[in-house]
Amino acid sequence: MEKISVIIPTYKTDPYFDTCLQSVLNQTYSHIEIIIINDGNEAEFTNHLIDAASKDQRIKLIHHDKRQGVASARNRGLKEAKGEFVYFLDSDDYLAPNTLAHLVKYANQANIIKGKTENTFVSNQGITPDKGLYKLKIYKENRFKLISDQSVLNTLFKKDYLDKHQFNFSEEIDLYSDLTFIIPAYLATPEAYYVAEAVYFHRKRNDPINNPSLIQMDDEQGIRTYLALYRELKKLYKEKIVQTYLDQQLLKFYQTKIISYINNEPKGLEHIFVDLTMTFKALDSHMLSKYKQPFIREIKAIQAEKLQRYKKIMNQHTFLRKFKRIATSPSLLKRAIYKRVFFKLPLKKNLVFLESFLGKSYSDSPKAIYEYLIEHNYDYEYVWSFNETGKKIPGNAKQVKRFSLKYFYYVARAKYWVSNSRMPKYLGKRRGNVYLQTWHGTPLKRLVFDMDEVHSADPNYKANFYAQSRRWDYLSSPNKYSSTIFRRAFEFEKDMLEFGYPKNDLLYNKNKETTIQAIKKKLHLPEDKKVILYAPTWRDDDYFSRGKYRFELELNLKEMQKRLGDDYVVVLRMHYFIANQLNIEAYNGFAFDYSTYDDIAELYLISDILITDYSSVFFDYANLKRPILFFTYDIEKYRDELRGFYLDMEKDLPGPLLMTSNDVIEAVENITDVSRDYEAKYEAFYQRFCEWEDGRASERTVKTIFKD
Ligand code: C2G
Repeated sequence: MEKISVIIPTYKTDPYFDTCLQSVLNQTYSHIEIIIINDGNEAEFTNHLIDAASKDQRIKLIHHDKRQGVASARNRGLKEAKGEFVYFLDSDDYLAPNTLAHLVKYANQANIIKGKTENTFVSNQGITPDKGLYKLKIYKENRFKLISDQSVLNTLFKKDYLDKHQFNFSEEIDLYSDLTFIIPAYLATPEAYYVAEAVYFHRKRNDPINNPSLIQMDDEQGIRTYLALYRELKKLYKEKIVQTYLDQQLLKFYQTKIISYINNEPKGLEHIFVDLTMTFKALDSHMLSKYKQPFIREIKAIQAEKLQRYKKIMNQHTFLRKFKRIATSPSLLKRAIYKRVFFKLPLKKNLVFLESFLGKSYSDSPKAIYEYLIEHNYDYEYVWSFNETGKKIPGNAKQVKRFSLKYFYYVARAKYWVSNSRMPKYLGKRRGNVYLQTWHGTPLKRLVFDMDEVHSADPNYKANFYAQSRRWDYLSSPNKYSSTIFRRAFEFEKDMLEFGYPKNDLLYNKNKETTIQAIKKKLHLPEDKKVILYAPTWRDDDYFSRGKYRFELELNLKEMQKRLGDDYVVVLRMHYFIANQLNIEAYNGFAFDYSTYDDIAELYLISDILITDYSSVFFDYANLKRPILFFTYDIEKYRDELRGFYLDMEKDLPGPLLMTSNDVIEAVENITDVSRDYEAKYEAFYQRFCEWEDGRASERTVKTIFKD
């Protein structure tokens, strides 16, 4: 059996490395040696590598004292390689279990065999099944198509082929050095194979803010490097196949990287124009015949060194492109009006814009703040954003439909924004705008920059969150514990309002009893029964599409009704991300679905027991000092795979963790005993998380912010 040398350079990839290595160790084709290059990593990661290497004889670890770059690390790996085949892998990526086996099947027939690459944001990506059966594909004259990704990855090379030609990565460059290896390698072979079953998972980093990959750091320097490399390679390889390949790659690079750099970087064009001109002069003009105007004129202006002309064409081109897009999309049209018209009108000093849970409800801290303002006759105009307007709310606030033209008008003009969740990035921020972010819960589940991986439907979550949160001026905090986490996980550096949560003021309401009666009546709940509230959270990995999550009820309502129905009713409250309907018709009079009821705080107030899971609702509910049960049937998956927690659920919570519906029912039957058992823990919990709450958080918040 022939040996494969797998070469893995490592540099600052601590969070991803174990997944990578494990995927190699688990290969079904096991006759491998693994050459890991520690390219000047810090002590902690270095020690981790040493430890990992000691656990399997197939691993060979090589140290570079200082970082020398990926090209040098791969060259070093090549020198050490003893196998008949060589395979490069990046230490933040990973393989499917059969990848090497699939490649090696054809290894004696070709010098180069490439597999399929799938992009992923997570560590446990499954393979996307291809339509139909896979077939081996043989590329001859068109073999450069296989490197349209400009990458050396997921390719099995015959070692004696590499040795014979002495292919090497150019160590003068870091980014794009793959080209210096793959071009000569693909040139000297008459054919290359493609095996789609051999899947390589290429990780797209979900945190381009703190942990960008090489490609995500791309900027002026990256562009210059690429252009210089193109010029050099054009001179070095006169063969038609390479010349065409390079020209195609340059045009692609121009359309993606360069255009976006020029659009996003003021003066960027001036900085790179000389380089651009030099480079595009080497482009074969025939290549342009496939393109349309004004693109051709754009490139010709570059070649003719006409900066002003180029700018003019570009502006026209950009305008045309935008116009076309806007004209066909009402939502883009509204955004354009927002930016170009509304944004330029003066800011209204007495206008307050409010939104709760992305316009889904009239609730939470924005509601509490609004009600405080109107009850105390503050002299402001108010605008609420809702997905469905026409709500019965106190005061005479205007209601606008979220994302309607009116919405954009008021967002642009309001001096004050009050919201408990994120507002779209494209809204920008005007000078003089004051943005109070109330957020919506004490965190149990890890947040944003404390999350390693994002499993939810939005893979750009971290980058978007970062941009959106730069606009917050104030952030409400319910307790010291949250302040510390918010500072770190949101990278929030402005004013933290350590006042408790305005939304919890209601729970300290002086007329509790009358309020409870009124709410129960409104909800058609029997007055003689106690109320159990079931309010679980959402699962990051169970969704229909972005923002639309699925939830299956694990509580056995039938059994609950049988054993608890004489004394209790159950109010079901799904998280606002949950999109599917609960089917509870059979439990009429016992189970009530109030998932779309505006404010959960009112449901807290009327309930005698809370059942939840990993939702932050229990931090708020604890203000009432009433019993809490945790129905955590999927705790292992939720904690270990999806999110990770800030607290030790077994130790820190004010109630029992229950794994089955039967356990939950029993706990309710014995609720007095359960409460007694948890008395001390409850008290400690209350001290830690509810200490700042006294029913006056709205007052303190309003007095800090609304001073005009
Ligand atoms: N919520 C609700 N009904 C539920 C669950 C939650 O109305 N069944 C509301 C509550 O107001 C709660 C808020 O949504 O405080 C946040 O809910 P979580 O379940 O904790 O989930 P998430 O939206 O992911 O926010 O720092 C807090 C975290 O960001 C959690």
